[in-house]
Amino acid sequence: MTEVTRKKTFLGFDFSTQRLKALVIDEDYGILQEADVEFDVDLPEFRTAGGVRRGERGEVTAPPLLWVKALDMVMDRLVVAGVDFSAVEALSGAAQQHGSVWWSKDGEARLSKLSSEEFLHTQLATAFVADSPVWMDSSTTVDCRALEEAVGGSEALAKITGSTAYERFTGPQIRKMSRTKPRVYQAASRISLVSSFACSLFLGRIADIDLSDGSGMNLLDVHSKSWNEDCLKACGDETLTEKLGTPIPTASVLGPIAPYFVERYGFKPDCQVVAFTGDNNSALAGLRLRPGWVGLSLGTSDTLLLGLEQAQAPPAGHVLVGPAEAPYMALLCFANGSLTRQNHRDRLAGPSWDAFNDLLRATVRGNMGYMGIYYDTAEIVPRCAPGRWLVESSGRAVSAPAPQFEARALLEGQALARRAHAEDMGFHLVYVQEQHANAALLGAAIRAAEVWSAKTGVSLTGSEPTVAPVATPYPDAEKIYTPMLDRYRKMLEDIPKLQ
Ligand code: XUL
Repeated sequence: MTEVTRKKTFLGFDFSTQRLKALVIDEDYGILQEADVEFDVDLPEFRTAGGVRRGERGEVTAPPLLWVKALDMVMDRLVVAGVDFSAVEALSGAAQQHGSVWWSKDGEARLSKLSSEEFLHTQLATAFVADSPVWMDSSTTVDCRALEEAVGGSEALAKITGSTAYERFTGPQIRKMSRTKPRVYQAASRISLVSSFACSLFLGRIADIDLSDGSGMNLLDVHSKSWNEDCLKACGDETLTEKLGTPIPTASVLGPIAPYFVERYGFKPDCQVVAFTGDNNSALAGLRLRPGWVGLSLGTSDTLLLGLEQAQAPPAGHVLVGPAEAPYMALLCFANGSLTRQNHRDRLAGPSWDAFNDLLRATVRGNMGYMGIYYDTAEIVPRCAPGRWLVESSGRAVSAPAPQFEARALLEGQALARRAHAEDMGFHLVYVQEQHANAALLGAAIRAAEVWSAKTGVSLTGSEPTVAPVATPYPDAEKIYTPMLDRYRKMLEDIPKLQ
């Protein structure tokens, strides 16, 4: 009789802004199955647009129950895709950064006694005391200034936490909640990041915040890797430490999966849950960038990522505790990424990327001098109000050039911005290497595999990512784009900045 040795598999999730994705890899890190749930389309009852709800004065939130219900749905889709959950040794996940989840007092109790007979969302319907402010929120400017003042100014805050105060960061968001909705603040027994919240669902108890995603809060001392007392005091009261719990290294195994998943989906009782982290942190881990390489992740936001040996306080952008080998990572987040590209594609070419590409092909590099800056939502890098600015070669403003010029102006403008602000931080972009369609998601599954392998001592055959150039710059790229970089910086001078 031949013994069948089943391959070990690993499961990754990405709770991103617009959808929840899941993926199963094998020991070689090859992808076996994938499933996804698109919030607006699959869960219309939550009435989100792009996965969020927009309120007044820059408020942007999402209902946490949406993410819970999406998990019920994606699990069912994985079943349909034929996933054998009993082969999964470990799972981990990524999530949009900075968003906070406010658990009610009985939230943890409900989590620990989930019945496998029912959906998660019916059992956790009362587990949250508020909608979750998410990373697109820009309503906390007064809280940012107050936090900076409390620790001796913006530079001082950046020295401690790796970032000056940013509206979307969780500390200012917590401060706003305690200031504007003190009863919600009091009623919350725990506050999670979206990543640690998602991890909690698999663990059956509230998961601690990992250090890498925890660095996106303006609360963590990135040197001592513990909460900074002054920052906590500026954003909440003496109960805040308890609400947040103790931050843990990103490469931590937090425990076995909750019985709910064993009974309902057939996971092994010892399937390990590895700490979840932010999507950018997870992408950095998944891309396994070599020293000196920069990753550009194209998502709802576009982000530039790179591993750092030291925590240098950045003039713009952020330093976070590293999720993998490099002790630190640098991050630049451009709020206007794929949603902005998609909005203008729809406007200029209809809902087809092929039609948009046809427009691009009808123009030349440099776009005959037309340039554009498109901010559909308040921009983070640089901090600017929403708007659209277009100029022709003389620098004169134009309102509506032909669609093909706008299509190229949009993409060239975004690419120039990525380069200009990366150079301001001292990064020099050379050229692009191979990419994966979803580095954060693959990174989550790979982290599950590698942390499990380190813990158990079982080595895996997962290979280094194969890296080959997918594009080489045209010889005249420097001649065309370097002067455009100066023109981009000039255009920026006239764009209204946010305080
Ligand atoms: C990074 C940031 C965004 C979110 C989006 O600082 O705010 O990239 O993580 O998913």
